[in-house]
Amino acid sequence: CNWEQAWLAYELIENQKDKKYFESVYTQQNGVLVESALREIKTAAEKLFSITVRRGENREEAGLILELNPALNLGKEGYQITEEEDRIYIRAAKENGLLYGTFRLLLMVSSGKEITGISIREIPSNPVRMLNQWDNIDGSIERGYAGRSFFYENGKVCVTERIRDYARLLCSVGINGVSINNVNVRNGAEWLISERHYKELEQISHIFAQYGISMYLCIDFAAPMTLGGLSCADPLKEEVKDWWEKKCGEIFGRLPNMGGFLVKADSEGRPGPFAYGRNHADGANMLARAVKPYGGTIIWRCFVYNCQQDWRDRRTDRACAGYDNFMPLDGKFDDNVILQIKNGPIDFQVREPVHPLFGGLQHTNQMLEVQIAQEYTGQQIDVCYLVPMWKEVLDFSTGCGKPEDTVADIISGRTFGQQRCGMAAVANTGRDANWTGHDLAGANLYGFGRLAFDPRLSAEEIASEWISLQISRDSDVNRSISDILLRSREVYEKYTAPLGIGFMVNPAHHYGPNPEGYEYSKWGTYHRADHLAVGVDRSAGGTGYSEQYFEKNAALFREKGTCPENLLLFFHRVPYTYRLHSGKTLIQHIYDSHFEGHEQVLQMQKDWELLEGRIPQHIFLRVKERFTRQAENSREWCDVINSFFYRKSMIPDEQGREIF
Ligand code: BDP
Repeated sequence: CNWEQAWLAYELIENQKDKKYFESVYTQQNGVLVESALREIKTAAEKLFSITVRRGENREEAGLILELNPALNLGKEGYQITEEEDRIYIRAAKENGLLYGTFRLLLMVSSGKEITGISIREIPSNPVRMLNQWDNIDGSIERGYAGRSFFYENGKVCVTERIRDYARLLCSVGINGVSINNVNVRNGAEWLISERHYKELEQISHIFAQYGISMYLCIDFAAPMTLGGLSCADPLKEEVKDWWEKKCGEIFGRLPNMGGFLVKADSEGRPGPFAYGRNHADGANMLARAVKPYGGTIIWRCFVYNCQQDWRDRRTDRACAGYDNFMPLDGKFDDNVILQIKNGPIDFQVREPVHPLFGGLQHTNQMLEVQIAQEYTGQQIDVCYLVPMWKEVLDFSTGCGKPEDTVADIISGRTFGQQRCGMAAVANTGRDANWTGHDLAGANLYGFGRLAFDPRLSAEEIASEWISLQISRDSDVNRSISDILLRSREVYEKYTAPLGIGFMVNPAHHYGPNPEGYEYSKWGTYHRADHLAVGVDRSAGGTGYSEQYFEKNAALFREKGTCPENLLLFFHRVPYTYRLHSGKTLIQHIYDSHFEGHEQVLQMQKDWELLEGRIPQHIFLRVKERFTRQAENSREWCDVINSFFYRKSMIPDEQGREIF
């Protein structure tokens, strides 16, 4: 099957003024990373300028020079790009930096940015910048919206050229780790860590290594039983430790580019240490010790809550669970364990407060987990540019008492001095030709990488770069598409779940409205709407969730009057007649928001139509088809949610619009 080059398309450039730099390149390095950089320069120069790059014998005649300079204070992955006497120099302390610098330069040229007189210096903010593929070994993808997996087919690992292009795409935006199987290790995926699949895994890890990407695998905590035939997986039992030690010797011996394991344990039915009366630190540390001799890392997920709870029990609040489970263990994890924490306390909703473990945990390595896959944000049918949401999370000031107290500070290691920390994201890729199903979802994949490398970039800058690279360099087109991207999340929020209410989706597949789909279920995501009010009281007098924050934020969240309004129904139970800051009643706001959201989708759809003939037709048509579906979806959300609240409250719409 065929696939496109996404933001590495390197479309021929009209103004050929930068060609001179690319006619000849000089470097003394010859490691695999620099080989990749040289290959990339060659590919790019052919496409951008229709020239064949020469590898120069001496630096005097080269226009582009890649050189190592360990004295530069750039760390392993930083780089510097400067123009000096008509030549461009990329300098770094390690080859990783040279490769990143090369991609940056090429993407700058390809996006039409000025490179004459360039002088930039970049060091990644986050040490770990990782993607989590939720690919299953049968070829399906959990929450995959872009076709089937290109890693697996029918129980086999596939090694294809597409994986190289995937690695190029990721490396070009600075991603340096990928876990290649679903966190829910099921249906035979535990056999990945056995002779059956090592050969192919080794080939993949070899491709990744050429782009500075470490390979991670998700493992089944019960593997000593399912694979090893032991009678338990108790992390404190000698035979279990021995089994993992041996297994890790084998795995790291066969797969030299392994970064470590990503583990979902005691969560949503996955096995874990609880079965043996042990805690998460016991489980994670046992594995950490087994991978330690090979420099490996255990990434342990904090997405832990009771998914068997009784909806009638008003004391249990799923939002509290992550903090309740992990705060008591702060400082108990080995230094090669990283806790991976979702951005919010529930589950990737269109808007949630920032997880209170950020800033809470002060003696533990930690990583922020976001979801590029649009599980709850339109499933790559509806457009939803997520970079603004991630920026809000990164910029959130936790009030943890340190001068540098934002989430971006904390996960970079600046605040508490960690070395192992960073950002991870659930990937949105699959076999579709454009990689991401919805073409505009490419901006999220690109944007995640850019932001993980440099969280100071703005959502606008990232959108505009991506559009120039993947769709068109025309500045009017850029403005129109930027405009669609930048309003898309707010629009999506308006017609689905405004004011932080969350989870009004259809159960299981999570697309489309179903206001009571989870209301009486064990998963614990309730809005508790009745005829008078809606929302969960998570204040001090309610479930107490607001008290998990430092006082600065707790003080805001715990009162209706000071709670940021876009999270009002997350933190409070509010009567339909309550007046918002706008002067509108809550119920009227709900009606208006849904109508507006739907109308704004129709507007975005019209704006897209105007692009016909100005962008590649195949992209135009694919996105047009998505807008048709989004228009239907937003209409359905508007109808169903408004009817639901009208029937609950029996308060008519002030504007007398049609609500049944
Ligand atoms: C939820 C998904 C589920 C994942 C889970 C997780 O619905 O498929 O397994 O998150 O993050 O959002 O483990």
